Amino acid sequence: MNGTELLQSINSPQDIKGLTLEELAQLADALRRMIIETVSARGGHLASSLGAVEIVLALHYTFNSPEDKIVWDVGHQSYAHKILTGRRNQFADLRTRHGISGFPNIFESPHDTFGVGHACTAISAALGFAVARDLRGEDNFVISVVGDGAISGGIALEGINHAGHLKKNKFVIILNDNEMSISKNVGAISKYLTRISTKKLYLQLEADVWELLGKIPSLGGKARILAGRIKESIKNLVVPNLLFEELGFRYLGPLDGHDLRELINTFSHLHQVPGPVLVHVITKKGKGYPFAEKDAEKFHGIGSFYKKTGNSRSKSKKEKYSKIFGKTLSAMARDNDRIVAITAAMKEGTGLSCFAEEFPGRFFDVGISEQHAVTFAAGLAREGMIPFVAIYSTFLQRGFDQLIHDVALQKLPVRFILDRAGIVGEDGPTHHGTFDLSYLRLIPGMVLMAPANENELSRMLYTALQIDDTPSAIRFPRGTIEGVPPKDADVPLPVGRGEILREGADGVILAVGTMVNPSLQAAELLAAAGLDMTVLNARFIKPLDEELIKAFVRPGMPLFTVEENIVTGGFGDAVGKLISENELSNQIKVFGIHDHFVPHGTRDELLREEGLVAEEISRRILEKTAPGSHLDQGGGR
Ligand SMILES: Cc1ncc(C[n+]2csc(CCOP(=O)(O)OP(=O)(O)O)c2C)c(N)n1
Repeated sequence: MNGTELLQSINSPQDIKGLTLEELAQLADALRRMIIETVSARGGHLASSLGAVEIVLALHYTFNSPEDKIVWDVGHQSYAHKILTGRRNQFADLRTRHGISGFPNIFESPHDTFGVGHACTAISAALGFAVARDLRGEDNFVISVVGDGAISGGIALEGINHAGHLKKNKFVIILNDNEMSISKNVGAISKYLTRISTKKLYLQLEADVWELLGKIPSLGGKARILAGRIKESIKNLVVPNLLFEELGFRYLGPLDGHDLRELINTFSHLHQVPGPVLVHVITKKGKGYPFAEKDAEKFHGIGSFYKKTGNSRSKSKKEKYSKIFGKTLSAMARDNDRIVAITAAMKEGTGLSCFAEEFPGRFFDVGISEQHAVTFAAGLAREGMIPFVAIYSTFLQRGFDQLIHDVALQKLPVRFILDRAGIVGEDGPTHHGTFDLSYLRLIPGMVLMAPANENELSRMLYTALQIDDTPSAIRFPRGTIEGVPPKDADVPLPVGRGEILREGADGVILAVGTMVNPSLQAAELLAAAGLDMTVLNARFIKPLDEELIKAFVRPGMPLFTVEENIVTGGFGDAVGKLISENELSNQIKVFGIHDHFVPHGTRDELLREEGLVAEEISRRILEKTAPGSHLDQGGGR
């Protein structure tokens, strides 16, 4: 059987148990081919998944999933795990609407032990599993697989701290170290890991100790004590400070993460090691696909591409919003040396690469540490610097207390730049930025803006620069710009003022951010159907343009608010409050994402499902304003 045929015969992890090392290696090749095939067609997280293939095989070969719990951190490296755990035939539909998710999902398979998409959660969840196991008197292994990027995040370190204290048996962390986060990994822990990975002598001696243990099992405890002493002295000689050992873990490694024999050998001895264990495994991100090995950052998360050349299939030449942000901030920073930029491991994604290059001394990649990023910025602002903190909408959820306690309570003028706000598409519910209008709006003093196009984004950045007595935030979507000509791009907008885009006598559409253009298009469709609508671009969610709203909304005038955010606590809620407090109208309808988690799929299909495209907006408005309808009767929200 060749590797591909072998893979066709694997329907569950049980099916790989009897394979030889040679067959496992063939399987690794076939898994890589399947992953490359699918991701080149569907897009996805290629480089991390390719790098983890042997780890996946060795884990499923050695342990018994789902009784033994394998907990993935971030989950973007788990494609081979998905294929081996009964989802081979669905894999071609990865990340498509109704296809399987790009991340572990407990509703998809019993082998996906914990849902994930955000980084640094695996150790804490795994520790919960281990404690529950012990309380129930069970005996299974709990193994978390964590990258070197994720292990330096706050929750991961909190988990290690707790695990080192609880000292649970059969609690294993596989540290998958490829020296990369999305970009090159940063930070003191990363440097430390590199230092210990290069201690080849130590590796050799450590292996000898384990061999000694394996060779003379009858000596049991004594051999272990002897080995322990040898190890201790070697450790002190060669690696002066073994961080993980000091924190209560047995440290094993570093191992070659692509050597199946070494991995399986080590994993199968883990039951002999008491207490929590950290196995340090060195892998190559992108392994097996030369383009991804060469440029792991590009192939970390990628849209569809041509397998032969590695080039993107996307023909769009339009710039991305993040690029506009990066370029504008760089231009602003040329005139103002107090401007600093902060990212939490997303230099490229947030568009800050150009800033980092031009102002290396004023650029800070803090690693996957969103909470720290926010409070670090607060400290900078307190000392008179002008920090712009660029964090994807979904990841800033991590920094909620810091936003309130460290920034807003002290009225510190930190500027938050929320990329990927709204529906992001194929990454799905872990990654949609559908909550930020709600979680930012409720913070006292926060100025909250959403541009309808790139020109407004630029103007809002200049506006944020001027707001120096309170925090501010700008949220904008994933993807490409509208393509409007620049006009007054460096002129700040009046804070809390919206704009009139169209005037009509039959009703008002008050839209914000990405929903402004579809609302305008909806108004055109409605005009053709005989309904003449006013369209207002709110620009500011907080403070709201009360004057503008009061000028257009009166009893009997139907009002529709449109936002790409969960309706609970969002823009429409704010408008509704204004309307009811001032008794302006009892005819308001809020369009947005209703109270649920949006699934994965393309951004376009999901927006359509949520009713947030022009045709749906106009259809719903027609429905609501039809004679005898709810709003026609003066109905409320
Ligand atoms: C809280 C959070 N911040 C940022 C991200 C975006 N992100 C996804 S993977 C990744 C890098 C992870 O690096 P590492 O843990 O070393 O895994 P690797 O991809 O190198 O295997 C980042 C920053 C995220 N998923 N979650």
